[in-house]
Order: sequence, then structure tokens, then C-alpha cells
Amino acid sequence: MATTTAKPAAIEDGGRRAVLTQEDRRALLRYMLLMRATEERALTLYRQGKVPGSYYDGRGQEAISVGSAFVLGPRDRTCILHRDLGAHLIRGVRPGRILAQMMGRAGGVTGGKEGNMHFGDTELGCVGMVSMLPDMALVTCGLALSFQMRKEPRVAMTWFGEGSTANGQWHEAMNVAGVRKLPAVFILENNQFAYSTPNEREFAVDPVKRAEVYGFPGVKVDGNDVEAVFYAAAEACERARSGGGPTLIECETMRMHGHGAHDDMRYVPKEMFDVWAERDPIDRYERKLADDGIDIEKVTASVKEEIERETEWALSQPMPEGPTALEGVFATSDPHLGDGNAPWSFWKEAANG
Ligand SMILES: Cc1ncc(C[n+]2csc(CCOP(=O)(O)OP(=O)(O)O)c2C)c(N)n1
Ligand SMILES: [Mg+2]
Repeated sequence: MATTTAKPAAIEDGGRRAVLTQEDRRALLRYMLLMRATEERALTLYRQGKVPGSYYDGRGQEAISVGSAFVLGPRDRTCILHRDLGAHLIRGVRPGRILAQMMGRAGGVTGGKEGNMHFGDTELGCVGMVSMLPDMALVTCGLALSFQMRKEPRVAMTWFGEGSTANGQWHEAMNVAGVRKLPAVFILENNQFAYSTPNEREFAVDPVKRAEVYGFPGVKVDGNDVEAVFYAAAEACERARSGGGPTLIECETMRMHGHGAHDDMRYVPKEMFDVWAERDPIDRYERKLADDGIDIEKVTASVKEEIERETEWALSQPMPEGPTALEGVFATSDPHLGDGNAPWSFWKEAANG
């Protein structure tokens, strides 16, 4: 059983050492702050009645999508779920496009079709989110299978909550990934609840242990420690790229808001909430980086400025024209996915030989 909580200091990726430079660490903090600022702004817009339907966020879980998506190379592909805004931001979706998406505006990622979380920028290597949980795990297997058949050293990564692991499709995805040794990385976000159902009513055995029965490693990390998530994901991506097959990474965390903005989460015991509030991933990382001499104020100020600018842009976007509702419903061309941004310094070095 390969379940571990150990954090490697540095791991190999494609024969090169996967380490985080100070610039990388500043970027990790910036993306977490950007995710939180975008979500806080979206919540304000929701309360102002500008976001139709409900609104879902990943408060408290920022270290997971940021730490894992940061590992990806440009040609890797993603299936991003509803608490993982950090992954969209890292791959290159601007906050303004996300805010416009939430408001159903023409400038949103889907051009005003759907709001909330059901989106993905195909040009940046992301499949649009499928709401039925956890069907994105199966789509991820399809992407990974195509990389394997073409003998390309690429990775497909997806994210899902612990509640999703109770569904049949999840087990089918794990099975095919294990049987075929697919280059897939599954990020399991255990945020203690599936809507109002707590962990003890969800499973009898920690879901990370299920990886073993499907024939691949399951790794458990502190999901509120962005570097722990990064190193676990880096190791998993290296395993996938080198033909070693999939990895399931369970990130232990807590959903610090209700399931959606309509949920007051009164079913969460106060003591439990308070314990997790002390472990806020952003506060923790700010303290760590400040101790290492990084100017936190500078990073915070640039995020604040960016979010103001992006909000202004999103609010200036018109509502879509009626006839556009009929466009893009079915694929009219080969739906190739484009490459995403890959901000980790490792990829710059790789490009420079
Ligand atoms: C098959 C299916 N059933 C129900 C839902 C409605 N739903 C959306 S999110 C959610 C909770 C999922 O819990 P979990 O997987 O732990 O993710 P979390 O919301 O906690 O991040 C539910 C029930 C759905 N999207 N798909
Ligand atoms: Mg959950």
C-alpha cells in the first residue's frame, strides 16, 4: 500500500529535478490569492443579483487546484471540476472571463451559455465540465488513452470530490486506468462533505486506499499545503509520463463555504470549522514565504489591482445576442484541444534546452 503523507524535498521529472524556485513559490501564492479574489468578487456579484442561478466556490481548497495544475506542461490536458478555479487561472483563463462567465455575459468562457462552473477553455487544453459526477474521470481516461496510443509523454489530470468516489463511473474510470496503466492523475479533494453528507456517512474505508485494488498508487497529502500538493502531483506526473501509469492523490481539506451560496452550512459543527480556519492554506503559505523573505504585500497589491481591472472588464461585457444560443451546441469542426499555459519555471528551462 503506497499511501503516504511524506513530502519529498525534490523529485525527478523527465530526468530533471522538480524543484520550486522562489519565483515559482511567489507564483503559487499569487494564483491562490487570485482564485480567492476572483471567487470573493463573484460572490459579491451574486449578492448584487448579477449572477443568475446559484454560485459555487472552493474557499479553503485553493492549494489543491493551484499546487497540482502548476505541475502541468503546455501539452498536458485537464478536466476541471467546480472547486478548482485555480486550475483554470493557471492554464491561462483570465479572471475577467470567469467573472463574465458567472454573469452569463458574452465575454464569458462559454459566451453566455451556462453560468457557474460548467465551462472549460478548449483552446487552453481544458474539456468543458460535465456536471454528472464523476464523469470527467472517464473523459480523463479517454484523453490519457489517446496519449498512450500515440506514445506521447503527456498527462491528463482531473479533480473530484470525495463524494464522487461513491458513484459507479468513478470505479469504472479507476479500473480502466489501472488495467491500461493510463497516464492519468486523479486529484481527490476530500473536503469532509458532499453537500451536507459528512465523511462518516460517505464511505467505510478512506477512498485513497481503493487505488491499491485497482492496481496503482494512492497517496494522501495535506491539501492545505500547496507545496505538498505540488510535489505529490509532480511525482504522479513523472510516473504517468514515464509509462508508470496513474496515481490517485487524496488531498485532505475542508470546504469553508456552503455547498453553494444558497447553503448556510449549519450542519457543520462550529469546532470543526474553527480548527480548519486555523489551517487556511493562504495564511499558512503567506507566513512561510514571509519567513523566507518574500514581499507578500507586493503580491497582494498586484492581485488586488488585477481583480479590479478584470471586474471592470467583465461588467462592461454585454449579454449575448439571442441567436448565439443556437451556436456551438454541437461540434462543427474537429474539436482539438489547444495547449495551456505552463508557468512552472521547469518548463521554461526545458524549452531552453
Ligand atoms: C451524478 C450526480 N449526482 C448529483 C449531483 C449534484 N451534486 C453536485 S456537487 C454534489 C456534491 C458532490 O460532493 P463531492 O464529490 O464531495 O464534491 P464537493 O462538492 O464536496 O467538492 C452533488 C450531489 C451531480 N452533479 N451529479
Ligand atoms: Mg466533498
